[in-house]
Amino acid sequence: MKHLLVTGGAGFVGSNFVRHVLETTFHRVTVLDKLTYASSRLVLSDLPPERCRLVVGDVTDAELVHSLVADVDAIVHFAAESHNDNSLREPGPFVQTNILGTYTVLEAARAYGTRLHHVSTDEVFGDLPLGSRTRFSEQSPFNPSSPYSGTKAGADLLVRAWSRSFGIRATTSNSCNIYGPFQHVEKFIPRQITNILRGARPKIYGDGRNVREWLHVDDHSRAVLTILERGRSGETYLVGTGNEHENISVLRTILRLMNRPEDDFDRVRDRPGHDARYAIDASKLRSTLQWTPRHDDFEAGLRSTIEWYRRNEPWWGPGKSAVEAAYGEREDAPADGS
Ligand code: NAD
Ligand code: TDX
Repeated sequence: MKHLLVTGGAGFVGSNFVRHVLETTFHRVTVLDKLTYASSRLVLSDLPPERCRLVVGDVTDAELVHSLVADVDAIVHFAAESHNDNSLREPGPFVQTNILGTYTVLEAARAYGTRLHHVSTDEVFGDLPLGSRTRFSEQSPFNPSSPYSGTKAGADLLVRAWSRSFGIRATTSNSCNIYGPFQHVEKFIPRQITNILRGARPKIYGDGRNVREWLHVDDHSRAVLTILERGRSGETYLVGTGNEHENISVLRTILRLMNRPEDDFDRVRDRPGHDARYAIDASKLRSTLQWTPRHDDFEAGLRSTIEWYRRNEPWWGPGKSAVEAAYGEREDAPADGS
């Protein structure tokens, strides 16, 4: 039985990982989370207190992080500011949490010789041309576009440097877009589902031709635990499914599954610097650690996610209006080219 420190464990991806660890191992978990707007205590409230403890605090607080790391066998680092649109409005918190937070975690891992897994994104590699068949691999150069992806790339480089120069036992995963229950309503899929549930029209940026690769959050948690248990120190693993779709096609599927006409949406102003396409070559993770996604039917995953948002309005409802008000300020201008 091990004791894990999970930073950002009250957010979308981190809380799913905590749940997965409690369901599939005998480990104990301490969650360190600042409980920003993107998180909620509710996501952890039904977990057994003797196996899951929440410490409310900031990952940049070195004294706190050191005191927690002193007591654990491994750290899994999810804590981040995670939304591209917010990073374009106000980059400061992204630099603070994503770069200084990762530095703080690395220094604690170095001080105590603690195993670390760092959770990152495919966005560090920039984007790929639309219509190309190329994919990101572990060797792809970093070429981030937004303050969010720039700070995640900075964090990944710190992990590589601490690994090589100080010999800390660290792995990194870079995942494609993740979806599923408990995702904040600011993100693409939950925003569109909850707009429809509220009787509002979904909003697509620009022409909707941008391509994302989609992974169910349960499969991401299985990948992270696999890498934590069997990954090689110093290595990076890309996590993906091959499930690539244009945004407009994802939106039309959601509209169809929710019994709405497939053209019942608004085109709004495009995101500045909007990445065209992400695509992952996950063959290293598949062949060396035998990970495979179980939710490979994307439409079935969307259907169950829609059902989850339909049943859990008390979870997402209170924050929805503020998110839409903030989007409204940007989107009131007409879509580019219209
Ligand atoms: P999220 O915004 O839902 O959750 C982030 C969590 O971190 C929240 O609980 C928040 O309170 C916490 N946090 C933020 N700042 C903190 C601070 N200073 N100190 C302590 N806690 C803090 O984000 P998410 O989608 O769950 O993403 C989690 C991780 O996964 C991030 O590192 C992100 O880069 C990575 N990732 C996400 C996706 C995706 O599609 N969602 C894809 C690839 C990688
Ligand atoms: O209302 C919208 N309309 C729209 O067309 C929103 C919110 C988004 N979009 C587009 C922008 C993107 O092309 O949908 C796509 C997905 O947008 P997001 O959900 O904001 O995700 P993305 O920018 O691709 O980044 C996500 O995947 C990588 C996560 O938010 C990151 O945390 C992760 O690292």
